Amino acid sequence: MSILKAVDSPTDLKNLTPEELKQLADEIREFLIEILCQTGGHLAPNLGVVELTLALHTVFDSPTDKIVWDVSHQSYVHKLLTGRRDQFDGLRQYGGMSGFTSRKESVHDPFGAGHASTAISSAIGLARARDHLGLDHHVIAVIGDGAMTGGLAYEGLNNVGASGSELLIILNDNDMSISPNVGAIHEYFTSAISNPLYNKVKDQLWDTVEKVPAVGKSFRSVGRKIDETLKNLLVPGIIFERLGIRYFGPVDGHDLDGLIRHLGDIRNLSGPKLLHIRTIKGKGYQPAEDDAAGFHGIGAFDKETGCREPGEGPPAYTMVFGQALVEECHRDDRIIGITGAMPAGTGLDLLEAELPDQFYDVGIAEGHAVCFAAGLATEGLKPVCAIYSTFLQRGFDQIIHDVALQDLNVFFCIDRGGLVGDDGPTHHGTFDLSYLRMVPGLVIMAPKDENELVNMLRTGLMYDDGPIAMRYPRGSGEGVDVTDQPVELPIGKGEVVREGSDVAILAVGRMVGRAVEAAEALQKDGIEATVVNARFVKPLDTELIGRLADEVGRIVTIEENSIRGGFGGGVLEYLSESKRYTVPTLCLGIPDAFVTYGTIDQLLQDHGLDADGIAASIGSFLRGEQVLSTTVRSAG
Ligand SMILES: Cc1ncc(C[n+]2csc(CCOP(=O)(O)OP(=O)(O)O)c2C)c(N)n1
Repeated sequence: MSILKAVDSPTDLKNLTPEELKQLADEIREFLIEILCQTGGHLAPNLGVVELTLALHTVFDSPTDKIVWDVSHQSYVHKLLTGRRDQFDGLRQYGGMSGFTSRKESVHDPFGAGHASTAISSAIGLARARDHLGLDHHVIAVIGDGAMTGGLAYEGLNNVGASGSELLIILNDNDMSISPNVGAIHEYFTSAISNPLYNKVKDQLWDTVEKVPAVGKSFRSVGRKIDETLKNLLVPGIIFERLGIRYFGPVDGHDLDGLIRHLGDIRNLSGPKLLHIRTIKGKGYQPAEDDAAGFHGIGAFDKETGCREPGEGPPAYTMVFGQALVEECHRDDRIIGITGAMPAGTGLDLLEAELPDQFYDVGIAEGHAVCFAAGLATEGLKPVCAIYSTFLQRGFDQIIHDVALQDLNVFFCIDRGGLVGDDGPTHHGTFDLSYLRMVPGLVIMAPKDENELVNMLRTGLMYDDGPIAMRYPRGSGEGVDVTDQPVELPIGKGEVVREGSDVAILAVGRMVGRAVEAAEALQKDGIEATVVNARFVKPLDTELIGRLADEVGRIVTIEENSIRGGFGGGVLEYLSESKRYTVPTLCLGIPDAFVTYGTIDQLLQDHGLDADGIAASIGSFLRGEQVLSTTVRSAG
């Protein structure tokens, strides 16, 4: 009989026997593999936290006790145990359940996430709020060793230690970020854990703890004595101890009985504490254990073999970028590729494999990546910061203060610009054109296809007059041939791809192709459209815009970015500031709202950014009708 089917809330766990809980763990793994082989999702991280999540919900009382998941890509088990089992069919799908925690989705999600390293900061906020309000519940932050490479985690720890507030941090240490984890802290944990003397002491420590009856003063005094004599000298947790956070562990994160016991032991200890658990990413499903990086976030796959469905269509922009960058790095050894823990995601894994001396993975540390690039640039190197649009938000001040203000030649290669699909609102790259356009002296490019990407890569690498950025989308290219003889493009010049006298459509990035399709549809209705591939969002091709304003007299801008502050805003500013033009102008793009998850095509259609939607909006605009703001689902 299925135990999982009878679990509708964490309360249902409380009366299960240890054997039943273990059976439940098996059922959860089965369930996740069965669902995710169809929907895709973050399989390996979730298989790694099955026992941890069961133990947390057995020992603590959610939603009164608050569990905060860092990134929250590993919150599926938590969702399963908190009444959302029936929503798994729609996981990460349009209109379905989010792949991350969401305050809107459940009272068991006290905090939403998607970006890394926020759990400690938000959890100490929750804990301090509890203290202020005179409440009495537990707050738990679960954070991975990968997320511990992010500086925000240490800003949080700094406050946690000083606060003395009751907070439990679980460090879920599996040696993996998405790719193998990097950096000195990671090496410190690993070396300390594999120290044989430490392991002996650790076993004795937990033996002693287990002999202490229940929780309370006796535990504390015994625990402290052990701490002060031996632990401080040996354990990996000395860093935390010195920050005022009691350290426990490391313990086996798959030993369910042990976890429940340890959590029960430390549950009522006052003050900040950290339990370090060791887990195996992908635990219980061999293909995921063997390839934890591949199964971190995955599309549909064959359950029996673990084989992924082959991608359809032309090579992805990311792949074309990665290959072209390797070629450029062969040409010029001053080019350095930098990633923040996303070597495969950005295509820089190709560079790492071929020219490791020209590659850096700095961990989940985008602000640092930008500042580090600035330092490299001061000495005449040519750093290429390859970062997803959404994560580069973390480096905003560094872009202004450490790169642009210092006029350094840093090249930002911004992947996932635009809608990204099933990861949803935390991951859409729909703000970059807005947050970059205001930075003085920064050149911003967006290629209309993968061949232009390669030319823009060359352009950015040859540019030596300050910072420059190129943003390109997630997913397949347009299927055009890619040159092996890249050329530099003239800075600030657009490309007219189609001529027509009724309306001028200025499009950015992959919207150019959609604009051409829309223009062809409009032609059937007797409307002749000029289509311009903007290429540069900054500096704008003001000469071309001015000419089109004079000659065509009606302008439409299209971008896969927030309409607020984006390319269209730039065109409107120019037209207004020039005081020469009074041109009716329509700006199409992402409205002033967070966008939900779903396929990219579905979301583009939802926002009127597919060819039909664009043609319909332009038709209404030319007829002088109101252009209906598209039906937008609010983000989950
Ligand atoms: C700011 C930011 N940068 C990058 C990412 C992409 N990302 C998602 S999960 C992850 C690895 C997290 O590793 P860890 O915290 O150890 O969790 P695990 O998946 O190993 O359980 C990364 C790099 C992100 N979510 N946020």
